[in-house]
Amino acid sequence: MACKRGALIVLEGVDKAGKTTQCKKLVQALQQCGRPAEMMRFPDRSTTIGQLISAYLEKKSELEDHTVHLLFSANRWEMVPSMKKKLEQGITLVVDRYAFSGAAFTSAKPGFCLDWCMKPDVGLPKPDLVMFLQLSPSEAALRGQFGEERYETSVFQRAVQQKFEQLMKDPSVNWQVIDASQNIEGVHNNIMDHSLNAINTAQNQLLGELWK
Ligand code: NYM
Repeated sequence: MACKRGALIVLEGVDKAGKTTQCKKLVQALQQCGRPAEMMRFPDRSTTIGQLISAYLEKKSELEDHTVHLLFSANRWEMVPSMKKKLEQGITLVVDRYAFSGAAFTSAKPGFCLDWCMKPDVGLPKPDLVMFLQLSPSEAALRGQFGEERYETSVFQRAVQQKFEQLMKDPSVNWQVIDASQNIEGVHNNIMDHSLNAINTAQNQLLGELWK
């Protein structure tokens, strides 16, 4: 490796937990302390596959459940070459949702098991750190109404939360649970501490393969 690699840092959590706000703040804070960092999000709605997913989420189109699951996974795989390139260049990637959302959301649908849902993402670049922004359904409800997109109901979100809890039992992934009920700065400080640790550790390690 010519230079020290960047870290792959993922934020996960149920809707309203503050993932997007925290990803932006983290990238800004890392850049301010001289650590190259960029934000990514999944689904990435800018690609051809991402547009199919976006139309489905906005309920403008219907897709068979297995099909859309595989499209979400394909949307991650299509970004892998550019992700690896950036990490090798020493850029830390801060990612808003990843394969864990993929497995948790589809397996919350009837007739899907977590194991099948994880399979298409086996071998993706393995995050050095996954922070789960924990917020109880009642606290999430206080943050306002859900939007109009598919999956944005409290019944479905509770099922998703249970699937995330199952995924978090996997010791092969560096999970950290963050209390998302604190104020924005408190959550940010917590996230920044974990991220700096992960960046320092990752620079001396090879990038791993997820769930392999
Ligand atoms: N989602 C996201 C999935 O169902 N599977 C996936 O693999 C990923 C990455 O899409 N409700 C769901 C979770 C969200 C929605 O919303 C994307 P947003 O607001 O763009 O994060």
